Amino acid sequence: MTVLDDRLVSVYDDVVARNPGEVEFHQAVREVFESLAPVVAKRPEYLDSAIIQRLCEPERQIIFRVPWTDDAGQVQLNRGFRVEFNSALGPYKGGLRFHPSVYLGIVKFLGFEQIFKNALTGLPIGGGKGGSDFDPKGRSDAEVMRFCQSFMTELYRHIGEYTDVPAGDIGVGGREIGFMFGQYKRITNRYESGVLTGKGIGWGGSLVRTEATGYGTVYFVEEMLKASDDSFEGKRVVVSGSGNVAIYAVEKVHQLGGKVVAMSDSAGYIVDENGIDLDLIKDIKEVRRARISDYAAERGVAYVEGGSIWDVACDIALPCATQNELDETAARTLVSNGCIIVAEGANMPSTPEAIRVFTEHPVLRFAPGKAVNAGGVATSALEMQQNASRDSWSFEYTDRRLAVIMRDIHDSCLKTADEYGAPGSYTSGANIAGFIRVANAMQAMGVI
Ligand code: NDP
Ligand code: 2IT
Repeated sequence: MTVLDDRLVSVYDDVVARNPGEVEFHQAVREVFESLAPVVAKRPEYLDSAIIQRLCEPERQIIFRVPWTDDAGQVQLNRGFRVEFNSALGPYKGGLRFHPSVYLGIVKFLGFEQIFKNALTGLPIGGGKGGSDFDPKGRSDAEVMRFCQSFMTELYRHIGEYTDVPAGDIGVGGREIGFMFGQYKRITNRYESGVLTGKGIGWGGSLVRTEATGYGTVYFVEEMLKASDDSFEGKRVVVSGSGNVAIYAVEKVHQLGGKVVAMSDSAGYIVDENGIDLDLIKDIKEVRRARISDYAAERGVAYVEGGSIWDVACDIALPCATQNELDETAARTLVSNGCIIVAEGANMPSTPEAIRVFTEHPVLRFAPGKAVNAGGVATSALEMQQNASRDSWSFEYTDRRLAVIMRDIHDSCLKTADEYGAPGSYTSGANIAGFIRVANAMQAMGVI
């Protein structure tokens, strides 16, 4: 691991001691701290007035029981979470994740990352995250609806358009947002559109929100390529995952002239040397909610059960599935196969050891999730703007706004990295630029 600046060591140790066992949260904090040495050297008041210490302590953490009845009439029990991490820049904003691996440490890592990501967008949104250990796989629509209704029956009292605005993440898409919005509306007797984002287009949603994280990821990579007079034309790309982020990343890569040759789900990966047929993937994943192995069976291409998708040679790697999906061995394989860009569509998909391999490599450029995948939450903020003004914008206008936001984030990462003595480091630039915006707002608001 990289050695931390002395003054940050004791703050980090304190975070570990106060949050025992929450290893993903520790990892996310450490990654930010590793960039902050030049900042605290210039501005020791960020430590002296405990801004950094306060940033690591959520403003509020809510944990609740979520009972629901399955189709067989059995009572099921899950745990719900909402961590309202930081509201210096705006209402808490961040997704809800439904996945059996969810526990407080995952929600806190995601909420912590969200603070800096949201700050980087330049939009007025604070950071938060939530979810449940509910596993939607194999559940009927009716079961998912009853779960969502039970989840919202507790969550509704903690959220609101000026308080906390959840959206989707792993396991939460348009269907789940619909069920949760319906229950919120019913309980509160308010059509408060701005309380959730990722809503359907006919009832307060924004065009481009569905595509935004994937498109934004690719817009960011396009800026990285432009910075070295290059483009997607003819590039071989590997995208892990086959959910919301992955699907729309593939769509945009193909529009820009690249070729995606591999995708995955949690069971395995497919390789299609002709380029992934995205219509088939969308049908399998968005309509049938089936496994990616069906693609291989229907197309007669290779399917590798288990294994690592990063064994597939590529110019550009876009991890778009989940945290710590790309380890040191995978990083070394990517490097030896000549990969030139790794950009994180997912949150924290690369392990610290993998990031070290990328950072030490003279050619490969690495960009972290909190910059690369910020297009999703940025478009959520655009959805909130449309809701507040009771307006709805065209696809083209919203997409242009997204592209400009991604370009600005890219440029601000490079500019900030330069200013703080880490030229070319997207990681330092993203962490420092996001941190400074939040820290200055916190300082202005006093000890709260
Ligand atoms: P989805 O639920 O739509 O898709 C998730 C994909 O990742 C699926 O293919 C899933 O496979 C795979 N996956 C999930 N968990 C694991 C695991 N433990 N091991 C291997 N594969 C796994 O989620 P999203 O596309 O929305 O989210 C993907 C990533 O992007 C997450 O890190 C999320 O936090 C991040 N993100 C999402 C944003 C959004 O707007 N949705 C915004 C910014 C970041 P399977 O179906 O087999 O489980
Ligand atoms: O990780 C993320 O940025 C998201 N899941 C999207 C959050 C949002 O509020 O749109």
